Amino acid sequence: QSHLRLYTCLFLPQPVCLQRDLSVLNLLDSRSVMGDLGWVAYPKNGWEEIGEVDEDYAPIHTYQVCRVMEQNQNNWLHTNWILTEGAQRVYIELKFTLRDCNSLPGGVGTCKETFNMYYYETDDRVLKESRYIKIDTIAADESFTELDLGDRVMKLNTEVRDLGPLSRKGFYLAFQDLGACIALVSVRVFYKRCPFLVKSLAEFPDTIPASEASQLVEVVGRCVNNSVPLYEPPRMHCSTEGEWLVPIGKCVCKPGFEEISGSCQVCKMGFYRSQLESSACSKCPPHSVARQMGATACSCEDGYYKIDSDPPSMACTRPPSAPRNAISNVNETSVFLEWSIPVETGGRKDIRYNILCRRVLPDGRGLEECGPNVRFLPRRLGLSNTSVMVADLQSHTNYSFLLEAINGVSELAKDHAKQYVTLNVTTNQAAPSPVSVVRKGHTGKSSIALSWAEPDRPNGIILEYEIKYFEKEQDSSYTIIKSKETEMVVEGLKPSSVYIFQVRARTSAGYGAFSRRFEFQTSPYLTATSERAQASIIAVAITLALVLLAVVAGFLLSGRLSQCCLSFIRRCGYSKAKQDPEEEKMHFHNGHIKFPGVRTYIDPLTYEDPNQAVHEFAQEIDVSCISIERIIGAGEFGEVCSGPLRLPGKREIQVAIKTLKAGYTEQQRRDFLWEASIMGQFNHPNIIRLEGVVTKSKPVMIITEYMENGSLDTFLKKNDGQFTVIQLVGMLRGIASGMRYLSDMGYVHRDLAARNILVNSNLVCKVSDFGLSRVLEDDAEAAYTTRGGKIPIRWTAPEAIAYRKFTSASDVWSYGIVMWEVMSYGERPYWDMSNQDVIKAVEESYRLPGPMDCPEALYHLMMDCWQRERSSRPKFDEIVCLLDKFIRNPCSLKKLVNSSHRVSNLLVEHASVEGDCGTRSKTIGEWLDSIKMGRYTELFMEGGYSSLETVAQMTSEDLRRVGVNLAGHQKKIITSIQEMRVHMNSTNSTVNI
Ligand code: ACK
Repeated sequence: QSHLRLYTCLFLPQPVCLQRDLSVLNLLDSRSVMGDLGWVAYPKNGWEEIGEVDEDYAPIHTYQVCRVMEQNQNNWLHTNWILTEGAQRVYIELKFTLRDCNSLPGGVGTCKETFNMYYYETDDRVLKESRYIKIDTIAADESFTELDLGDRVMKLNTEVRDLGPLSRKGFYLAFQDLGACIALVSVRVFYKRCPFLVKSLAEFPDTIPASEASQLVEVVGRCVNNSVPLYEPPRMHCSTEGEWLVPIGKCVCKPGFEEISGSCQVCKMGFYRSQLESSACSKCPPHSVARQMGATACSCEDGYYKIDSDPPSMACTRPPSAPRNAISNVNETSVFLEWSIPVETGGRKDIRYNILCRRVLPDGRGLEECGPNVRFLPRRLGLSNTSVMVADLQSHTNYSFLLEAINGVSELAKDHAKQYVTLNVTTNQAAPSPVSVVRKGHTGKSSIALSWAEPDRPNGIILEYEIKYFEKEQDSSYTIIKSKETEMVVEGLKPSSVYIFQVRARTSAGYGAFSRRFEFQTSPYLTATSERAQASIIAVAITLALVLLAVVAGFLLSGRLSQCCLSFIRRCGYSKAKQDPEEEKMHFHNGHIKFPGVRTYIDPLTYEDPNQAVHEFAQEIDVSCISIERIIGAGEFGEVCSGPLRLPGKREIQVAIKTLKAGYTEQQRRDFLWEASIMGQFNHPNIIRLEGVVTKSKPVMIITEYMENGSLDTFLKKNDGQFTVIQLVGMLRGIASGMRYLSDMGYVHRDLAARNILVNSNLVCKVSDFGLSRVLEDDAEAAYTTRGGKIPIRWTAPEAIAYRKFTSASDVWSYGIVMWEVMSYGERPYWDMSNQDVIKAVEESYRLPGPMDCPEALYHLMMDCWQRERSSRPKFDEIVCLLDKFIRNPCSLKKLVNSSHRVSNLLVEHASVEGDCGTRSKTIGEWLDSIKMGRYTELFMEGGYSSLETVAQMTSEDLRRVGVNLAGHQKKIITSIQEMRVHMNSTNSTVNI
């Protein structure tokens, strides 16, 4: 409380600094009274007033009595009326000397060494002596003797007594002497109070404390000029000792003012203060001004704006300029539009894009807005990405797209002329849209009559329909029949069986997509129709047998029996009315063609006793070798922990421990250990290594190597932007290498995603998650498909979603998504689009755009992994080879996606060694031959395309000009050109014819 004390200097004979305590207020100080004190002594010969000087030679009043020689003394000294000034407790400080009775000559028997102090409370001056109440008997700590008198050294005693609670206006004090020798040198009566205080811009008045020691008086402070309470009025608590305690709340300067030396000063021009929280006035942010003092906000300069949610410290902003470098890519009746961010973003980050779609009317009749049937993916307005897919346009039609960039202030900037960029495109011929409804007509024991409507957008003349059907749950084999009409009777079905039907239309532009699945059941009764159908089945069977015989004979004659046998073996188990070479593979049964010498993965299902499978592939570990130290996560079956594993004769290693929670069923135990039966078969640096299992004690555990950095998706999100491109490619290379191993083993992962990759402390990525139910229950990303299975839609190839065709090629698709996740540091594929929209968009050729700062070559590789035709996707060994090439030649990664002028600055070194993946053709002729398009070599040369460099620049339009008119061939050549671009980026070499 030192701040409560003032120091004043009194100039007495020598200057002396005295401390003035503001928390103490005197009601009476006998020393400071100059004239008569006015105290009354009774009897008159008792207490006697004697003038003296103090140690500083200042005159003082003293009252003395010393009638120790006489018996029965009762001498009273009354003070005058002392006003309490509202104090409830007062303090009385007495300074006195007292004679030691023993030092009196002759041993006086009546001599006393104490005196009594009394008080009497009254509202007026009327004194009633009989009402005096005793305060205390006062004794001296040190009494003086004859000797002291001789030395003139007075032993001064100080005693303080307190008095309260007082409730009257004033009181009298009285001192009773019963025969002592006393000199009352001074009497001081005072009270304590909490003095006026300014704290945290709040004033607290002088406050008199409560009378009881433990009581605090709460005082609400008043905010000083131009300040206001922050949240609640400020409060302080006054203690009986006159100290301010427990401050609560505070005041702050009003907006437009700032606190300087405990008061609020107005903000100068050009400065503002808005929030109550910031204490000082701030300079107006760019493009804003404060023309008056005391501004609470700055106003924007002309042409600049602010929205309510902009913080006051943010500069005023303006709408962006138009998007740049807009390009379009037409695919049948879809258009992919891409652009770059505007040069002028207006100073804001909330930039969005809107698309206006207009159809050009024939014969120059102007433009009309595209109707609601045209779809925009992910949406038309408020796009945050710089690309959009526009689908369901009309074929062979001109469109004009206006791309507009907007930001948070575009709405406010009404006068600001909108800036657009226009893109004119012409759609191509397109396959028909899917048939939307298939209806069931008459149903027999072995037949079902079907009818359907023409597709909404036939996009040409429909040549025929294809009806695909199979028995429910038996989709590994299906049948396709054709019809020129929009109805037909499907025969040869089993009675009382549920069948799945899908229909698609064909025009000169090719097949449209299949309709959704329709489920119909045959009836259990024998009808005349079905008997007829049976007869026709026999006829069809005989015909087929004959056709087959003829085909085999044909092949035998042409010496291609071995190839034919292979395709025959592949096709076993399904029948098709008409087969194209690509479709052929789609229906290959779930098995694998095994070549001698290649180790293959053994499905634990082939073991009758699942425990046998576990112990065949996993080592049993004694639980005493493991100590669980930490829980690192939650798995499907229980906690995932980590700790050291000490196997006898081996060095200690850190391991991850998956546990099976108590109370499991036998089935859950089997499912849990299933993963170990699979993992135990693998041995590769990019596959998570199984150390063993604990099955002989509880809890049952699976022990794997420990991966310090956990799962890849979380790891990337945590380290956004922290790695060089080469480090990222290194991670991708590891994953691809692990996947190559798995596909060589004949194992299809089905749930390849960054969340299922683990990363160790050296950034080595390893494929994990081989659980039985991993694509069914375990993965939160998995969603139910129309067929009932659960599939992680965003990572899964279309054929696997549509008819559960999971192959290494569908794993390659997922790998492309993992590449995208890695290059975008863990971004969610397709962002907030719904699963249904993702399925639709992918079906319509929409693909994820290149992640920010992604090298073009890597994006090309991703796009290749997302080829609709799964046979066109690269194999994992090709991916590994290509990534190796990128790593050896980082220059090939310099060019970034979507931008010709931006260059990757993330590369650490420039290596010159170049590998050869052996996939590049040397000449135009060789290249075309290699893709079975050799027939066009002449046309290419005539068209002036003599080097692969010039070919690499070709578009579909160029191909048409050269004379490649068939859509299928165009597609094949364009795909190969895209591959070639990736290779060229990675090798930078030129090869001529
Ligand atoms: O992302 P995380 O840290 O990595 O959280 C999950 C959690 O356990 C549940 O699966 C972590 N995890 C699983 N296996 C391993 C392992 N072998 N090494 C380190 N962490 C692991 C995973």
